[in-house]
Formats: sequence, structure tokens, C-alpha cells
Amino acid sequence: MDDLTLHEDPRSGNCYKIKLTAALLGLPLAIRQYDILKGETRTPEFLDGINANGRIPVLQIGEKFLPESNAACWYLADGSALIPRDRFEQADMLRWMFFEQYSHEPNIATMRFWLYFIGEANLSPQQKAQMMAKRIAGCEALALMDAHLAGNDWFVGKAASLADIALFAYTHVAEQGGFGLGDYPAVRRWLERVSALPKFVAMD
Ligand SMILES: N[C@@H](CCC(=O)N[C@@H](CS)C(=O)NCC(=O)O)C(=O)O
Repeated sequence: MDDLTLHEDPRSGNCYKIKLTAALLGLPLAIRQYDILKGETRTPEFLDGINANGRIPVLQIGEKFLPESNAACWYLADGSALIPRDRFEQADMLRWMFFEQYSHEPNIATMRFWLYFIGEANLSPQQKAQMMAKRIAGCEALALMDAHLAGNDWFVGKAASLADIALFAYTHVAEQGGFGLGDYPAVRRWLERVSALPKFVAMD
């Protein structure tokens, strides 16, 4: 495999997904850090050379750049046990990864960013107006996960897959976004299972 470099901000759960995938697979990953709060992913150099979308994470593979956390996890895990071989299970894994990007991360990660890193007092009126809807939608996502995990150890099949990594990243720090996990016992047990995986690494 070509040399791998992760362009990241260590506070980002989206970046952590890639570091966790690489660690579980024993893949070496060089790190280049940016401070998103200082706009370091919005410079002309970053936009021209690394990601025109102005966001991390970006996985650099040799001379190529791959933004989007779940795409980068797929690149690393292709051919490994973290992607099921069964055709339905593979599509079902993608189902949970799309769920993560549409129903989970925009609510739970955004609330964490606003409350834990920016601070409620510093939010704009537009951000404050969105908080209630994001809180409700985030709780709905956690409830759906809890119902699934009440009868399943993993999101797909009988083993950990990229779906578990994608959903673990922001669920395990959901309390920083004001989402207590007390009402989601199956989610809490699953968090422990993921943390116990061989070669697991914690978020910085
Ligand atoms: N869908 C993207 C989301 C990437 C994203 O939202 N990145 C945030 C940090 S987690 C960022 O770079 N924000 C800085 C900015 O928008 O300026 C992914 O999964 O990688």
C-alpha cells in the first residue's frame, strides 16, 4: 500500500474513525494536524491542494487525497474482516454508515462541537434556534441504535465492521454534546465491546 497520511484535527470524531480503523488493521498512518477553529482548513493552500470542501479528515494515499471519513475507512479496510463479504451484509453495513452521516453525526457531532468546543454562550441565534431539533433527532438516532443493539452484539452480522467504527466515533463522546447515555443500556454495552477490540486505540 502507498504511504498513508491523515490530515486531521484530533478533536474530530470523523478523523478518529480513520485512526481507529488503521489501528485495528495494524496500518501505519502519518499525521498532519490542523486547527479547524483557526480556519486552517479554509486556506487557499488547503482548498487548492488537499480538499476543495475545506474540511478534514482527508486521507492522503501517496499523491492522492481522499476526503470523507467513511470513504477513507473503506479504502483502508477493503479486503479485511472489517467489511463483511456477504453481499447483503456489505450493503447493510453501508446502510448504517449512511445513517451515521445523515441521522447521527449532523445532530450528535454538531451539538458536541457547539457545546463542548464553541460554548453555548458563543453560538449564533441561528445555531441556538437549531439546538432543540438537533437534540430530538440525536435522541431518535440513539434510540434506534439501542433497539437494534438490544438484540445484536454488532450493527451487522456477528463481528465488528466499519459500521461499528463509524457509529462509535461520536457516540462514545455523545455526553459532551449533552446526550446522556443512561436511557440507552444496549448502546453502553456495545461501546464497551468496541473498546475491548484487539488493537483498539482511544481518541486523543
Ligand atoms: N462528512 C464529512 C464531514 C467532515 C467535517 O464535517 N469535518 C469538520 C470537522 S469534524 C471540519 O473539517 N470542519 C471545519 C470547517 O468546516 O471549516 C466526513 O465524514 O469526513
